[in-house]
Amino acid sequence: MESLRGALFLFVGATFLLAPFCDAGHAILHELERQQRSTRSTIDYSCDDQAYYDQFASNKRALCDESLANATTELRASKSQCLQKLQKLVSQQQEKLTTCSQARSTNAASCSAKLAALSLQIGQCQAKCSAATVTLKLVKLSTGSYYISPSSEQKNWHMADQFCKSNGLELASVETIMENDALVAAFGPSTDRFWISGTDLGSEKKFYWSGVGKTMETFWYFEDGQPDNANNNENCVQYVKETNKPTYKWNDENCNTPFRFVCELEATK
Ligand SMILES: *[C@@H]1O[C@H](CO)[C@@H](O)[C@H](O)[C@H]1NC(C)=O
Ligand SMILES: [Ca+2]
Ligand SMILES: [Ca+2]
Ligand SMILES: [Ca+2]
Repeated sequence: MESLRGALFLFVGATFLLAPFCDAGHAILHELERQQRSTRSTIDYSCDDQAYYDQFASNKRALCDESLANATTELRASKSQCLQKLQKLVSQQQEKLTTCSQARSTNAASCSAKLAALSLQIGQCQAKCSAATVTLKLVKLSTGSYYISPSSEQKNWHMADQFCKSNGLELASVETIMENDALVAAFGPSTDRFWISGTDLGSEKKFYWSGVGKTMETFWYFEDGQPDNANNNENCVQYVKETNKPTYKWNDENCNTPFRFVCELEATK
């Protein structure tokens, strides 16, 4: 009992004695707990920050990737546009080239056609020229070379003039007595009439040699009573041998009547 009492007493005494110590212990405990909480929250905050930065970095990376992807897409698009443009340019160039070469070949064709036509003309001209020199057989007299048409070949003065010209000759111009005598001798015993180049077609009574473009001044050999411009319609000169006359002389006659004729090769041509 004594000891129980003593123990109780001890307990109460100890409680009283230790009370302040207990309060202090509580305070320390509280402080520790607060510190621990604070530390924990600091650690928690630090972790969130890391996550935030991770997220931030990840977002940034994603944005970067997207930009890269966008840039790549744009680059691809612009490359394809560029290629299309190039293709277009190339095809345009090709088209131009084709047009050009077509125009060139058309020109060349038209040139060849013209050339062929010209060659043909030259050929025809040469054929005419050689035919002329081959077909007409000239008579060589002391005063020059002449073509005296046969009795089967009679033309009016204009046609005879054309015939002589188309053969590189002119209707004969009888400018001297020697030329006259040579021609008359060549006519032989014929009594046919022969056109020569004398004419007054430009101005009545003003006779000239159309073959040489000279007036009939130095040598005048008309038959008596000629030129008479009969019927007011005789403008071309011919050789005539009147039945009662000894030799051929000149007469003016209607240009449109067909007769034989004399062409002369003019040395000046
Ligand atoms: C990528 O392109 C899309 C579509 O054009 C656009 O909406 C987006 O903003 C672009 N992103 C960047 C980072 O430029
Ligand atoms: Ca002559
Ligand atoms: Ca006349
Ligand atoms: Ca006459």
